[in-house]
Amino acid sequence: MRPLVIVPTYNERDNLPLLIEQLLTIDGLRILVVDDDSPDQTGQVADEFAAANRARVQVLHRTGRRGLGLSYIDGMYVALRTDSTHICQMDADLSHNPADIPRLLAATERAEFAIGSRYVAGGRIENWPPHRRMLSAFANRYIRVITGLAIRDCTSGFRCWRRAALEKLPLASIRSDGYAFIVELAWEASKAGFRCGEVPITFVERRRGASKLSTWVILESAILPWRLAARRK
Ligand SMILES: Nc1nc2c(ncn2[C@@H]2O[C@H](COP(=O)(O)OP(=O)(O)OP(=O)(O)O)[C@@H](O)[C@H]2O)c(=O)[nH]1
Ligand SMILES: [Mg+2]
Repeated sequence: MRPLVIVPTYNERDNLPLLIEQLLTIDGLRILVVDDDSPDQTGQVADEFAAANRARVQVLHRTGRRGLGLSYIDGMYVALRTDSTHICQMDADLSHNPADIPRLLAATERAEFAIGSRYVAGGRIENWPPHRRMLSAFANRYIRVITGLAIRDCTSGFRCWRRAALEKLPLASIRSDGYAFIVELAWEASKAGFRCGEVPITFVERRRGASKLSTWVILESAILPWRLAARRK
C-alpha cells in the first residue's frame, strides 16, 4: 500500500507543522499540501517541510482563483500522476485526526472509498457550539433528502479513495469550486456505483486559525443538491 494524503491549506500556518509531524508518523504516508497562496505564508512553512523531507512531503502552490474544490481537483491530478495506491483527503486545521487514517485505509478493503464520519454510531463532534452542530446536521439531512445520497456524513472532507476509483470520477466536469465540491464528489462516486465505508471519527473544532466558511460557501452548498437532483432525471 502506498498512500498519499492531500491537505488543502489557506492560512493554516499555526496548524500545519503539527499536522505534518503527526502525518509523518504514519508508515509510508506521503503528503501533498495544496496551498492557495496563503497571505500568512503557510506555503513557505510547507516548503520548509518539503525541503527537509523530499521523499514524503510535496507542495503544490496555486495562484489565481482560490477555492477548496479547485485546490482538491488540482491536487488530485497531481496525486494521480504519482504511483500512490490510495489517495486520502483531510483538513489542515487538526479537526481530523491523522491517527484515524489507518482505519480509513482499512475500510477501503471493502469499499471503493471511505469517509471519516461524524454521523454513524461512535462518531462525535467536540467543542462545536450548538449553531454549528445544527447547521451541519441540517446540511447533511437536506442533501440526503434532495439528492437521495445514502451517505450519513456527505459533507465530511476526511476521506480515502482507492486510486482506481478516483481515476474513474469525472474530476474535470465537477463545477463546485468551494466546499460543495466535497458533496459533488461523493455524489459522483455513488452514481458510479462505488461503495462507501463510513468510519466513525471524533471531529474536533479548530483551536487555531479562522474558519473559511463564508456566506457564498453556504449558498453554493444550498444550491448544489438541487443541481444534482436535476441531473439525476
Ligand atoms: N487551498 C485551499 N484550502 C482551503 C480553502 N478554503 C479552505 N481551505 C482549507 O480547507 C480546510 C477546511 O477549511 P475550514 O476553514 O477549516 O472549514 P471548515 O472545517 O468547514 O470550518 P471550521 O469547522 O470552522 O474549521 C482547511 O484545511 C482550510 O485551510 C481554499 O480556498 N483553498
Ligand atoms: Mg475546519
